[in-house]
Amino acid sequence: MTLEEIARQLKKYKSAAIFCHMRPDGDTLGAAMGLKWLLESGGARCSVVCESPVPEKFFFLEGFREVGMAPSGAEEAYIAIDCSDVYRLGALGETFERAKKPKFNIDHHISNSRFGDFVYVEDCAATCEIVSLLAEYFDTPLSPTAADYLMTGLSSDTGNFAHQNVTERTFLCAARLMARGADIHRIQYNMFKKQSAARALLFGRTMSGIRYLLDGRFAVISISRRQMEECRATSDLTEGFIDFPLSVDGVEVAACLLETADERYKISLRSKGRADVNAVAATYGGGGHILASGCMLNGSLEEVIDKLRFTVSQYLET
Ligand SMILES: [Mn+2]
Repeated sequence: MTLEEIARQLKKYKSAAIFCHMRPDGDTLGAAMGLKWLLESGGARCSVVCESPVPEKFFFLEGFREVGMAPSGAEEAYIAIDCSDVYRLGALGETFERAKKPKFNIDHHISNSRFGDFVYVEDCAATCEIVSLLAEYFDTPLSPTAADYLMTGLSSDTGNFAHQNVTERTFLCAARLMARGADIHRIQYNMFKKQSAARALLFGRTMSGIRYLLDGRFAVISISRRQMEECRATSDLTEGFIDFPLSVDGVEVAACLLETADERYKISLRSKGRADVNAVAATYGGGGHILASGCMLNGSLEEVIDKLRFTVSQYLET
């Protein structure tokens, strides 16, 4: 199905509920809000729903507070956005699957299971890239707010236009969003730079304790519950910490050890590309991707580090 056909089908309905995936990110939220804007510009009524609450960091954009937890059921059509399969909808998966109404599936994951009646899947940088192309088939030009929604997903799913998924077309879409008034500076600050004082304090303390193992090729950071308490921080604030040790020249694998209970650690692993950290995590019953994975480990901090040092050494080329 072409994007033009998807647009034609979407315009048939006077109301729709747009579903985001669980633990929503900038792409699913931005694409959903952008699509809602487009459909409403054509006179339809739309709601955006997600099983998980929207993280506060998105509240700098208007409308994100109004994302609901479930559809009313009265909508004429359901649309899943940025979801590779129906399970990504979490608790709303069943609602979506059981509904007897036209269902759309718009996504950029190559692994998409092609669920739904009207499917548009294209392997590209972000679902927001697809929605910004879809906008060409609607009469009303995007408002600055709608351009902000789509730019938020475009920049967050591409790591600030730096990942390998970025193409010439991604930049063309971004350029068009700029022309429609997207405020890239404000988006960048709120999405990537802004942090709480508690996070900054915990970050500083954590990074002063980076340990380098295996001749500097494996870097480890650890965060104890006590440190978190002292900084009045919560574990969700440690998101992104692991990028810092991984950025050190010569480091090929980084691990972040987050203490969750006595002698119990949540391990995040990242690789620059040569070592398969999915295999490292799988050794301990965890998993993920080649470049990013995680697992749980029991033991004292030193025991846990020893285990990881041994396993990582097996996957580092000599
Ligand atoms: Mn995405």
